[in-house]
Amino acid sequence: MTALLRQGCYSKLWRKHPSKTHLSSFDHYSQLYKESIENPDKFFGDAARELLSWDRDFKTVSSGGFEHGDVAWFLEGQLNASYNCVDRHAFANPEKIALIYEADDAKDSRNVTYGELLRQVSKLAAVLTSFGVKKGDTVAIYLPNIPEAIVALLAVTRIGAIHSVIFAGFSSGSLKDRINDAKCKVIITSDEGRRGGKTVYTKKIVDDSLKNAPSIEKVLVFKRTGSEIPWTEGRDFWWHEELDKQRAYSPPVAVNSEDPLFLLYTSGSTGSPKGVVHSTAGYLLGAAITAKHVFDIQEKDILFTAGDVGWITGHTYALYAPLLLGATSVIFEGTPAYPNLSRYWQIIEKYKVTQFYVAPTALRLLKRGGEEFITGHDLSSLRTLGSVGEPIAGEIWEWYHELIGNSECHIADTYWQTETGSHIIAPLAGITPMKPGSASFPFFGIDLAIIDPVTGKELVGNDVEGVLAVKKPWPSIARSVWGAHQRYLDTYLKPYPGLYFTGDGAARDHEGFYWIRGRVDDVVNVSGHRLSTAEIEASLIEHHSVAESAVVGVSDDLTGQAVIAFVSLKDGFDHTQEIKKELIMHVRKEIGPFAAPKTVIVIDDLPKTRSGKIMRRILRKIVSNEADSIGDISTLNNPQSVDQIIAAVDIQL
Ligand code: 6R9
Repeated sequence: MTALLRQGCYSKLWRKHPSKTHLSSFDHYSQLYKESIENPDKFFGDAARELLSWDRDFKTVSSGGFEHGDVAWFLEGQLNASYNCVDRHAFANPEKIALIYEADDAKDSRNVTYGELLRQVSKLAAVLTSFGVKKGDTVAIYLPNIPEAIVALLAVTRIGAIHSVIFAGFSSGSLKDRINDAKCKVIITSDEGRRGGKTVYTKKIVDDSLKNAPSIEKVLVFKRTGSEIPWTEGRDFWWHEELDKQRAYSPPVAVNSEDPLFLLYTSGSTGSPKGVVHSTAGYLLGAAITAKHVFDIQEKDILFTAGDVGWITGHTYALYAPLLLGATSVIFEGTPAYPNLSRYWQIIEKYKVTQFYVAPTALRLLKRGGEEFITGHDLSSLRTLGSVGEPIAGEIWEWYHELIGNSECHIADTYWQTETGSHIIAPLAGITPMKPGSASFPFFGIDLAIIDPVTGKELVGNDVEGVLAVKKPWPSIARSVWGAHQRYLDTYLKPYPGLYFTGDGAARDHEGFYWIRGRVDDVVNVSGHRLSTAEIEASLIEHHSVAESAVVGVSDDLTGQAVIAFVSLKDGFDHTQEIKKELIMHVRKEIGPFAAPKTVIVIDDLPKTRSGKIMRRILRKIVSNEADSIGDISTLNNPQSVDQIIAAVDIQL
């Protein structure tokens, strides 16, 4: 430890913590970490009994493994997620605020107590039952980031059903695909949403998607704006009318530990999005135990996770973790730039937020906006500042630490994925020394391996770099891909048999700190949103003018990475600005605005191997101005395409 401090780690910055943290020191972490790896059943068995309430105790802490893809935790145990998040706190302290809703227009903001949350969740659970939803059924949720989204997820879990949240920025086509894949019976939406002063037409988008989604029997609509919306009698129902018919208490349904809690679709390197399946007990434990230690959450804390509930960060750290721990969660409907770049700081000041959690992409935007938007805001309530979704550059880290954290907050750079359910590499607030840009050390129970991608062998010791894998199962690792377990095995467990493969490159430095280098597969990270190049290519090809397409990510100052699309056009289509604009609009419409290419580059021919594989590596080099290090192109079927592409990029980028 002392050695670490001498190496320029930020030990002096724990001023806000010393007497309060759950652990006493970094040595304490090291000792518990060792125990968690050597005897995970003891460590997680104790933690599960401490942090969760059980209807029936478990006997077998863990079974199965990565070899056969049959990981299971807390067998024989039974519990209910909404009981754990709501009831037990509502009984103890009904007036405590569970959710602070900061509306897009601050005037519409309101609070929800644990007592009120229990009533709302109970009523909605009863409505869902009256709609015929039963344990194990899937319910789609397409809502803005409002308290009703939290109520909806919890109500689904209360009756043992499985939620599948689709981020309300996805197009009707993407929504339809996700509904069909999971065969959802019911969808919960709103008339409209408000974001950054703009209207989001949620109900219209849902209606469009339902033209081709026959599994949906009923649509429940929360009235958010009160605008006129299309209505289908017999299929559509108002949230307020249906909830009014139900009693304000309904009993939770106990489920088995391994029963699925939810699906969340995420992009992979190939094909259509995958519905990642999380189990109930293991996921809940992962959420609670990571937030407790990484963010140092205490009972009175107010956590503001700026991510939308439509993504994993919103699931785990806006909903499950803070509510499992009985803390207060700020649910923010808007954007960091509306009505101006002070919005986050106003919220932190107004509610005395203690933990703030956001993606570096937002921080880059805010840093660029200038200090005048920060000055004058009292941010002294903050203790922990979290970062998630992409690597945080040193200069952004320093800015976050000094300007937002007044050089005394802990920065928690948290590395994890939709699949890992909760943080797997992250510092513990007030405990772990920090190095700007490093997510630091593994969380309890996470046994990491850096693998040489060529030999497939583990690289032991420090000062190594390769791809990141995990050697042992932990409670919140995803259990499957919905309806495609083989895909789960192929994607995560087959590349390095016996290990979970993250898809990220990583290094371990001379002191054992981990540094995430980014994806090694065809996944692009734009503003913290995970996108599959294959999905964007498939969408471009659907356009009548496109013959072929290849999509790559390039680094971008503001969004981390940006999408560049190369297309060749069919005969009869001219290479014009209009067609490029049309293609960008096409992807916006087909997938969602966040997936739209920043630039479309029209070329005659894509670089391909003799077997017809598009060499995206070459395109990536060209757009990154590294054409001189393209390397061997002799395996290309059309090596002459390279010079043509370099010329096209020169003119068009
Ligand atoms: C939580 C979330 C996962 C991918 C992951 C990695 C990148 C996440 C990071 C990070 C560097 C961090 N990522 N956290 N890279 N430092 N602290 O973002 O889940 O949307 O599934 O994305 O995001 O590449 O593989 P998800």
